[in-house]
Amino acid sequence: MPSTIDLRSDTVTKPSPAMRQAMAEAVVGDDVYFEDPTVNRLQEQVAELFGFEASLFVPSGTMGNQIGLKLHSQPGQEIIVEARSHIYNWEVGMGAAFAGVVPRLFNAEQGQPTWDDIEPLIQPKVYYRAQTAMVCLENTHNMAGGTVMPVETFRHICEQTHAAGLKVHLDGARIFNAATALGVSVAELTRGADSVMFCFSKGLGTPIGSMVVGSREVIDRAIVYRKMLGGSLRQVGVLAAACLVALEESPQNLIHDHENARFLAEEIADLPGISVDPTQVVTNIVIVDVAGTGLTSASVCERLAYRGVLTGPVSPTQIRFVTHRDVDRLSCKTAAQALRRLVTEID
Ligand code: TLP
Repeated sequence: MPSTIDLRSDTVTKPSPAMRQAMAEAVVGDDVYFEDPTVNRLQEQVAELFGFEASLFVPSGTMGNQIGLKLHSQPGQEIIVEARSHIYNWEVGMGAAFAGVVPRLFNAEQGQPTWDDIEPLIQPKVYYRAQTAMVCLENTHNMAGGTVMPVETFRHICEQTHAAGLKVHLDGARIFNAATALGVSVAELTRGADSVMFCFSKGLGTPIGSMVVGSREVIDRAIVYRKMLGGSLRQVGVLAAACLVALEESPQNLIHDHENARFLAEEIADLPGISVDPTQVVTNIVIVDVAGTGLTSASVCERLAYRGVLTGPVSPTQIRFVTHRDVDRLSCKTAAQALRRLVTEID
């Protein structure tokens, strides 16, 4: 029985031997007293890498995003956010529960807006209208298929948003993938944001960990909100140690995940009933419309799982393949063959 090929998400990555060793040997202290030297080192290193004053370790990307909303809004205010965004769809409505904000949604082709998409959504300054607090962006955009926002577009949106008196939070869960695809540094790609969240526990491969990056003032407030959410940890150096290794070993390998994703898309693009444009695959996410097969996405995923390939349905007609460090080119070929057999066997 061949082993399972897990393409459900890059969150399934397992820590590398170097990460496990660093975790075992980590020097630790109580981070609620700010006394964990390893997490302190990570936070300093990340702030420097991103060109911001400070950064904060948080247990999950969801927590980092929710802290981001709380940082820049008051209850009853609006946030401008894309309709397929993670913040809106996959964080259990927490924006309403914690920050108390109302989403003002827009649809952007490829998930990535320009200022022209955003500007008309800012509410007029009339006392009976919910006031707009902030703009949330997602780079790469997960459910749009790992699409990237170019540096110039991001800068322009930040400048205009600030000129309108509003703040920008960037859900950069996969910002290293975006930076790799665009050939720029994460510092260039995030400059201008008021807060950035990114994840270590996805393509970078650590078992746990995300970061919020911002000014000293922003991070000092983020520490309070992290505590409110139960995210202040004690000897967190065991986790930070893996993140420090990830900074060294992982970003340069993301390019292979991107190449594998494009390869996979190319292998399945001509299959009957399958719709995907390989030229749109620029990072590690492939979203495929299976409506033409006559099957639901859930049914396609179930049939693929039976053939040893794990994927996930992301809408009634779409399934998602995510490449990562624990699947190689051969596994992608095998996954494509499994889909090929599946669609040709449907009567
Ligand atoms: N995304 C997960 C699922 O929750 C969908 C995945 O498998 O892709 N922002 C973005 C853009 C994300 O993709 C995710 C996780 C998060 C935030 C939240 O990160 P975690 O899972 O650490 O809370």
